[in-house]
Amino acid sequence: MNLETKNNELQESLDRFKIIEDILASEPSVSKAMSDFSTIAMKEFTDFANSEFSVKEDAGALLIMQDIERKLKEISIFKSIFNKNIVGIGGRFSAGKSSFINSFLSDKKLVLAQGISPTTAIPTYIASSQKEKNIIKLHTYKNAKLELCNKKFLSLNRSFFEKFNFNFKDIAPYITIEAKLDKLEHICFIDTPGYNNPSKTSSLTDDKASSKEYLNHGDILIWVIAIENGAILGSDIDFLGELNIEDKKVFIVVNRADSIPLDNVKEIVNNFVKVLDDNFIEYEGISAYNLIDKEELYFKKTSLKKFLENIDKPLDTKKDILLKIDKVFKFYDDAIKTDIDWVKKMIRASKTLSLNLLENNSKKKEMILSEVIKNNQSSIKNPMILKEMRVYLKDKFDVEKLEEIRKKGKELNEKIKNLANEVLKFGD
Ligand SMILES: Nc1nc2c(ncn2[C@@H]2O[C@H](COP(=O)(O)OP(=O)(O)OP(=O)(O)O)[C@@H](O)[C@H]2O)c(=O)[nH]1
Ligand SMILES: [Mg+2]
Repeated sequence: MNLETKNNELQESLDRFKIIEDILASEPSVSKAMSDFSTIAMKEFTDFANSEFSVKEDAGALLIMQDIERKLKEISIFKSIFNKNIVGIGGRFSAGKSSFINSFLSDKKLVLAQGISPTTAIPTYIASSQKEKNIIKLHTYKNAKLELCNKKFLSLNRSFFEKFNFNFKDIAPYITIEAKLDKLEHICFIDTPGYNNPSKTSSLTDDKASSKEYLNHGDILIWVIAIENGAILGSDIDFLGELNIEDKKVFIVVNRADSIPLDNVKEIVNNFVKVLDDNFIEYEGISAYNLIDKEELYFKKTSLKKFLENIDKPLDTKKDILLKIDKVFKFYDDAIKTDIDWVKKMIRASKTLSLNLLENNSKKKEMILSEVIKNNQSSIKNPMILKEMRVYLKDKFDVEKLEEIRKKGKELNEKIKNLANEVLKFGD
């Protein structure tokens, strides 16, 4: 080994040491408003959701609330995504995801690493910005940020990370970039590692999980497939099934369309359409794209150009978040209201019955009643059961208490919206 190679190796080791040192020394940058949201709002919300009323399926509401918290944190740390449409770019390794994003970067000195072997290591947000200077930051596990110059950013390639013998993403989960994007103003792309990267070392083993996590952060999904594959592979369909694409706009980019004759391109795209339809995957459009010449060779439904034009509109992120909070609370409010109405109805119905049935209040009867209540509240016609239910209801449900929980829910709804407003104050 010559001296120059030895020197380079030594320099790389020093760089690796330095980045760990910088990450450990970094100072968290989460605002007070955000930490208040995470502690006060989330704690009081969990307490409220655990109050006694008969919500059958509250896991969904809890997940929405956790997603609201995640989104607020994301915005408070990376303000450039405020009012932007987040577009996750997904696909197999070497499909051309990073190259696709590069084709929109105005500053040709800034490029995301691209290559034929698995290349992208860390999910990277690329938000459109009007600033003259590109701003690149590595985000650490402490919610701190390290600013990187272009050169440093490029040196953080896959082989750099693979030499660590731990998962680097545990201490630096993602990178953010603010840069000018050609003709796009209200978009933030997320470049993700290929979901099928064969894991070689322990340093980046969770590519699939991190690809999934960050693609789910997007409101829109662009799925990139290399045309040479000739077919949409089953694993692509399986992975798409694992993502929450039901409430997302999905667009399919068939990449490297320059590498084969046009007739074949058309045939392949039409085959893709069939597979997508057979698997009930809803998509806005599919386009065979040559990103070297930025040329669309063939598309179905909507062209990529039109699709991007359609989504490149400013969002009202604050309004969306506040509406989501209202929606979560409406879910609980409706549930409590249903409980109250039902208890009142049952009490009213049972009032007309004679009182002598009240005595025999055995354990078994209670079990039967609770079954009846659980299964079909409205179909109870038997007057004896209704009567006994009155007793049961009196013991089990307290309308006043339910009304109180309902009132508390309304107050907490407003409080949580105010806390969210505080987090998003910078956007006014
Ligand atoms: N001819 C041609 N080559 C392309 C095109 N797009 C990407 N490539 C090449 O395909 C290879 C893979 O591209 P990447 O952008 O690194 O793919 P990726 O999906 O980001 O891959 P990972 O980061 O490993 O998941 C690179 O060598 C690119 O130069 C294209 O439209 N035409
Ligand atoms: Mg890549």
